[in-house]
Amino acid sequence: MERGNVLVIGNSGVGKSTLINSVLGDEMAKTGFGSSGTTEKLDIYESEEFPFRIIDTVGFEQSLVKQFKAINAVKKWSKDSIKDGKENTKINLIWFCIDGTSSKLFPETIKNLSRATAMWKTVPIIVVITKSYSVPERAENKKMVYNAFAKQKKYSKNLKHTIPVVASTYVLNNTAFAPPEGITELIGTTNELMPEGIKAGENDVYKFKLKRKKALAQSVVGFSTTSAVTVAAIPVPFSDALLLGPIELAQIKALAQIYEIDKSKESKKFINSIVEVGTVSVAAKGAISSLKAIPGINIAASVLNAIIAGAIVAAIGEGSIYVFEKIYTGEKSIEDIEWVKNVMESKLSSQFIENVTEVVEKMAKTGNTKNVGEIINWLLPLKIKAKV
Ligand SMILES: Nc1nc2c(ncn2[C@@H]2O[C@H](COP(=O)(O)OP(=O)(O)O)[C@@H](O)[C@H]2O)c(=O)[nH]1
Ligand SMILES: [Mg+2]
Repeated sequence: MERGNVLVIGNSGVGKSTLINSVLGDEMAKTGFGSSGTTEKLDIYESEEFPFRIIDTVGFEQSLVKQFKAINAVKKWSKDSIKDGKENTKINLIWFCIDGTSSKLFPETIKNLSRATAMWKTVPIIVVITKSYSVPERAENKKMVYNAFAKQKKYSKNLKHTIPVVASTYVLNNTAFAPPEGITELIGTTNELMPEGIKAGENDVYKFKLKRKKALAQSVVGFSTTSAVTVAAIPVPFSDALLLGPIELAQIKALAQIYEIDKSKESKKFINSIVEVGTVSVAAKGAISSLKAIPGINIAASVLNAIIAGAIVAAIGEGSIYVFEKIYTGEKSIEDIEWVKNVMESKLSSQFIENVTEVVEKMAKTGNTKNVGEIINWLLPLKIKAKV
């Protein structure tokens, strides 16, 4: 099947590579597709499962000369490949990347990008607002994009969507972070805007999105676990519950949002039941005392604390991914509160304590308990299976 081509354009540093990486995942590959000589200005990516080719304009900068070179590379790539009898290399869609942290520059940047892409007169455009960490600013930023485009008379009709994204988790401090957002929306919208014949099947896109959601969700769990370990390892005059609560909540909220379960009234009840089981879990508290009672264990209290905190946050994260995915795929109903409680409880039950105990014992044997990074390495492979 023919692959559609997505041209990614935007100034250096705006986040194009980060975005492409987040969309395609680890299995993406740079291809040598296209003739030599052009690829130094272009990076062309494909992935087995993603139905489109992504063309990254490397070295596109404010300078007109550099923009011209980058665009010329795209032109040459299209022409040369057609000449060589290769696959279709027509640009089907453009992602205009603009930096969400400098919205004052939107009008200027959009003017520049429109000029640079003027040769693709009727190709649809999605404006991707990258680094869109500030949620309250998103609505205003979208409006600014719309207004800036309205001034580009010839191309204003090409603007089809504006999507704010966070391509990879942005960490503000130990307890606050902006999770990935907008990535699967961008994937879905991209497919919708592809011409018939190139458009991927709904089912393929759905499967791909599901896989990406999982990967993004797991990265959120990784960050949250790291935060918990870091916070719990440092002695501070606050109780652990006070410090870990916000991390657990931020994690669940981010995961719910990735699985699009953050909108309805029913979702509130559903999410609350996860929070309740997670934070008030008697089993998790039991883990603490049982670990301290392991004979012959010689690990500093702060390290033990950090392990337990990290393990609890990781288990809540794993459990949330499991239930949110089942809701997203329609295998389970959001009204099934008993089910979600059971899953979460099983994640933090005796099996959980056994797993954590095993980690602690292994760590104690190696004496390898010096820093947060090492603790994380011990914890993250720890998958607490739900038996529901
Ligand atoms: N945390 C985070 N950093 C980002 C994001 N997007 C871009 N960056 C950072 O911004 C810098 C430039 O990004 P890059 O993708 O290389 O930009 P490019 O020059 O347009 O390809 C890098 O340090 C990235 O890590 C994002 O969504 N989250
Ligand atoms: Mg780059």
